[in-house]
Amino acid sequence: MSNIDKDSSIDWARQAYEQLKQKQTQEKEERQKLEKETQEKEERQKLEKETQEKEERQKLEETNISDDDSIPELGDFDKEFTWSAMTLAAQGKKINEISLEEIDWLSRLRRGLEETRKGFVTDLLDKLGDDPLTPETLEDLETLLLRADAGFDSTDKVINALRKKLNEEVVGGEEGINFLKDELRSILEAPIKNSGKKFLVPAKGKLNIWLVVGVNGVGKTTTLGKLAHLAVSSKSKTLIAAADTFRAAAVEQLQIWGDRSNVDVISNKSKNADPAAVVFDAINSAISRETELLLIDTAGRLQNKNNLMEELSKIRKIIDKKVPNAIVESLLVLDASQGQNGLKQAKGFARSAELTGAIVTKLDGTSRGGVSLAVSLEVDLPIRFIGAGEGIRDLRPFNSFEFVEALLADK
Ligand SMILES: Nc1nc2c(ncn2[C@@H]2O[C@H](COP(=O)(O)OP(=O)(O)OP(=O)(O)O)[C@@H](O)[C@H]2O)c(=O)[nH]1
Ligand SMILES: [Mg+2]
Repeated sequence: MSNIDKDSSIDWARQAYEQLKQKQTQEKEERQKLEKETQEKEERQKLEKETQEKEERQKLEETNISDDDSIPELGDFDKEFTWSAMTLAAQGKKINEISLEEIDWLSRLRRGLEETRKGFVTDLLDKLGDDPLTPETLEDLETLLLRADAGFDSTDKVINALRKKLNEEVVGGEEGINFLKDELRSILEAPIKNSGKKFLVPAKGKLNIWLVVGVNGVGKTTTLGKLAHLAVSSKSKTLIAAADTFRAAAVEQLQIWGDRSNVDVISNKSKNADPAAVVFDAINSAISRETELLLIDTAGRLQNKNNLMEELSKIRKIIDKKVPNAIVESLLVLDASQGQNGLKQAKGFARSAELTGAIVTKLDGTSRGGVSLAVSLEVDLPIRFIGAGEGIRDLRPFNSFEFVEALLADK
C-alpha cells in the first residue's frame, strides 16, 4: 500500500468510523426516545387508572352519603300533588287508601317523564287545542311518536287506529287524547296480559330468583339495589348474589346497596371468580335461610358478547339444576336514553337469555321514554318496573295507566 493510498484509506476509515459513530448516536437517541415514550405511556395509563378508581370510589362514597333517603316526605299541596292524587283516584283509590309512597312516586315519575313529554305531548296539546283532530294533526303525532322512540310498529298501530276513528266520526281534542291514551295503554298491557301476571311480586313462602341482566352501564346494579329495598319494604326475605365478577368495583357497589336495605350480599371477592359458583353458593344460602327472593346481579360486559350469553346460560343451568322448583324471572334492564338501541339489545337478549320481563331505567332526563312502547310491542316483553332516578325510591312496579297519564299529563 502506498503512502497516498494509506492516507486515503485512513481517511476512508475515518469517514466510515464517523458514519458509524453518527449511526450509533442516532440509534441510541431513538432507543432513549422510545424508552421515554413507553415510560410516559405507562405513567399516563397508571394515572388514568388511578383517576378512574378514585372516581369509582368517590361515586360509591356519594351513594353512601344520601343514606336515609328511603322515607318520603310530604311536599307542598301543589299541582304535582293534585295530579298524583287524581291519577290514583282515577284508578279507583279511596282517600284513605292513598299512601305517601304512591304520591311521592307519581310526582317523581311525572317530573322524570318531563323531557319525553316536552318533545311529544306539549307540542301535540298546543297544536290540538280544543279543535277536532285533523289528518294534519295525525301526521304531527306520527312524527312526535317516532321522535320519542316509540318505534315504527307502535307508531303505525296508534296512527292507524286514530285514522280509522277519524274516518268514522269527528273527534274532538280531548276525545282524541283519551283515545290515544287507550291505544298506548293497550300496547303496554298486551305482553303483561299474555304473561298472566299483572304485577311481578315474589310468591310468598317460595324461592323466587330474579336474574338481572343487560349490557354494561344500563343500571343493573342500581336497579337491583332498589329492588332489594322494595322487596324488604313488602316484607320479603331477600338475599343478593354478586355474580358480576368481571368489574372490580361491582361487589363493593352492590354491598353498599345491600347495606342500605339491610340485605346480605353473597360474593366471592377473589379475582376472576366464577359467577356460576357465586350463584351456587347463593342458592345454598338462600335455601338454608328460607329466602323468598334471591336477586342476582350479572356482568354487563365481558371479553365479548358470546361470553356474556354463555355465562348467563351457565348461571341459568345451575339454577334449573339445583332448584328446579324455584320461580325464575330473567329481567332485562334497558336504559331509556339509549332509545332504539335498547330495542336491539332486547331482541338480542330475548333470543338467548330466556327473558321474562323488562325494567326500563333512566326515564328521567331523556326524551326517549317512548321506547317502552317499542319493547312491549316488538319484543312482547312485559315491563315490570321502571326507574326514574338514582335514589333508592326511584323504582316502582310498572303501571301502564300511571305511565301513560304521566306521559300525556297536561302542562
Ligand atoms: N338518572 C338515572 N340514573 C340511573 C338510573 N339507574 C341507574 N342510573 C345510573 O347509571 C349509572 C350506571 O348504573 P349501574 O347500576 O352501575 O349500571 P350497571 O348496568 O350495573 O353497569 P355495569 O355493572 O358496569 O354493567 C350509575 O351512575 C347509576 O347511578 C335512573 O333510573 N336514572
Ligand atoms: Mg353493575
